[in-house]
Amino acid sequence: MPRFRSRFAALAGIGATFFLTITGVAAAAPAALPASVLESCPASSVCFYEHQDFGGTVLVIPAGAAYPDLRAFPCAGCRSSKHNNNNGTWSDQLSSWVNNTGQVYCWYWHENYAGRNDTVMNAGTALSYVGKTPNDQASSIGPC
Ligand SMILES: [Ca+2]
Repeated sequence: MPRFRSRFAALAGIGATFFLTITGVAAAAPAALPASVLESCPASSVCFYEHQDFGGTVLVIPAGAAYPDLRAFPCAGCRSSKHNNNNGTWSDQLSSWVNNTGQVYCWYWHENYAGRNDTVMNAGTALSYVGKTPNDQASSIGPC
């Protein structure tokens, strides 16, 4: 019986180790971005990407900045699938983003922080694709 108890205790110990390892990996996974993505988006910045999966041209927005009209920022060669009158600017181009700041950011469908802001960008998170309907719609951005 003592022998059984010691084996059981050893198995219980292994189980506890597995559990901690698995939960540790699971908790860290959402923040694990490819190194190339983190290199393209400096610390203390929000980054807008022209394409999904953090591809294409990048717009780097310093922490604390708010831009009421993304048409002010040139995006050479960028073409919007939704509003081609804004081709060549950063308005209506956003397909994925990284929020490398400590603040919650929001992007808006229209200029001057108007329109839907259902895509809250929590601090320290990223989204590889905003989704079919919100794709190529962002026209302003700022802290929420
Ligand atoms: Ca796009």
